[in-house]
Amino acid sequence: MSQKHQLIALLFALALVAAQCGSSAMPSQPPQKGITITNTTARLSGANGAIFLDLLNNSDQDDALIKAETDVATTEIHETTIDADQVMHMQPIPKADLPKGQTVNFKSGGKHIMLIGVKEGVVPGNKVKLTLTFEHAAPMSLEVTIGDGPTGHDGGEHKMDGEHGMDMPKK
Ligand SMILES: [Cu+2]
Repeated sequence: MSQKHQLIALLFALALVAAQCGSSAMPSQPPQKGITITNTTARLSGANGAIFLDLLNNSDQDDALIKAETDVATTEIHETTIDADQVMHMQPIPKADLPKGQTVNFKSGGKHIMLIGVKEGVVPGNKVKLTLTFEHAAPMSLEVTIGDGPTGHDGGEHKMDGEHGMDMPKK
């Protein structure tokens, strides 16, 4: 093969590679400005429950979640803390700070949106309409699907007494 042919072959190969890259590469999307909500889930625990989610504040200023409302229950913004005796407490907080550039996880054992007095008939699989109000950002509404499982912030699951081995009848 002549030098010229080699060059053409090389260019052709490069063009193929470039074409493949172009077709398989995802279009690059810059992170959305403002507040982004991900990983939403809700849990019921009797007449109460909790909503968990992640809030990314991709804006130019610190913000805060100041209110959360649903159509199925009264809500409060709660924070779970563990005291010196390793006892979990949860208490209402007036707002949840959302520092700029950071993701705040509302999760079991931490901050959560408490559902108080969930309407009868609401069961796992149902969708709850949630409206979040922020100090700066515009309010956001979304649907949260109620999942199975414990809320994890009510002191934990009730455990059965330790399993007793079967007593063998004595003869
Ligand atoms: Cu709570």
